[in-house]
Amino acid sequence: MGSDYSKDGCVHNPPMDERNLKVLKDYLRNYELPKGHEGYVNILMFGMVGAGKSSTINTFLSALDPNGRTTTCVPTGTNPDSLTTELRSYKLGKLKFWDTAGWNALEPCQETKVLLRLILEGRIPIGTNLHDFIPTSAKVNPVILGNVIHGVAFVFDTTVVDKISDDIMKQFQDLQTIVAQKCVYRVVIGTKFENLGIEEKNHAWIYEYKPLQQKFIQLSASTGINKQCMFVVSNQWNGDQITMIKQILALYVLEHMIRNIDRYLKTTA
Ligand SMILES: Nc1nc2c(ncn2[C@@H]2O[C@H](COP(=O)(O)OP(=O)(O)OP(=O)(O)O)[C@@H](O)[C@H]2O)c(=O)[nH]1
Ligand SMILES: [Mg+2]
Repeated sequence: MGSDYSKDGCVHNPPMDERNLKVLKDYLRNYELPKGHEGYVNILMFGMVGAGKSSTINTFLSALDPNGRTTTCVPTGTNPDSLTTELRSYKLGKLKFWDTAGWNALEPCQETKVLLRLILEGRIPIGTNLHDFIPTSAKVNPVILGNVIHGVAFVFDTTVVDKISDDIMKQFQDLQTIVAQKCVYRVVIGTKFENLGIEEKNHAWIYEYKPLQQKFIQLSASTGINKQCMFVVSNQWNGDQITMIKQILALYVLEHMIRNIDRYLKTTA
């Protein structure tokens, strides 16, 4: 193991084997909401333009497939016509993933806050163009049963974390405060970590990789989110099968979210 690896400060240590993959997959695919709750667990992907929100949903859906067969049902990419502009949802079992437009493409900032609040409350219909949407009062945006968000994954491109300006980070803090105030469960998902130099063969030790830990420390300091709630996924895959390690990384985040949301739902039934 090279000097870039350290057990100190390691936040997660998922076993990277078939057995753990089966445990994670069984739990998530068969998950049922606690008594007194109906519908789905709604998880919102939120982040800057191009962070990998849509790609992460494709990875979740692929990892949840019994055989890890890949899906690209969520449009992704960096071309202007592949940017996400509308609020969309994708479901598997009792899990529903909500895709949003990159928040820094929405103007002005004050309205982005209102929009986020309305999305969290389930007041924005699926298919709404978030770029054009002018938030009005909650009265004219009634709550849509089943659209209330339970958890938010703040998606960050790990390769640009240290290049985000203070101004943008301040705006992000305001947005994540809104999520925190609503008691919605929050995690950070780092994408594109392979571009930090972590090879596939080393994914088992990814959370011990020092440059990644430094990104987590940096993100934790600037977002106020605990390091224990910071995870990584890899959305770079080709072909019709996603590797076991990529599946485990993705399902590990999901399991963490669902177990915490489930605990919360049980107290509110
Ligand atoms: N190498 C690598 N590329 C990734 C990863 N995740 C996303 N990408 C690439 O990053 C680009 C943007 O990904 P998207 O998933 O479309 O990003 P997004 O956050 O949905 O972007 P918007 O909807 O435009 O805000 C695409 O070209 C993806 O292939 C990753 O984990 N690794
Ligand atoms: Mg997108």
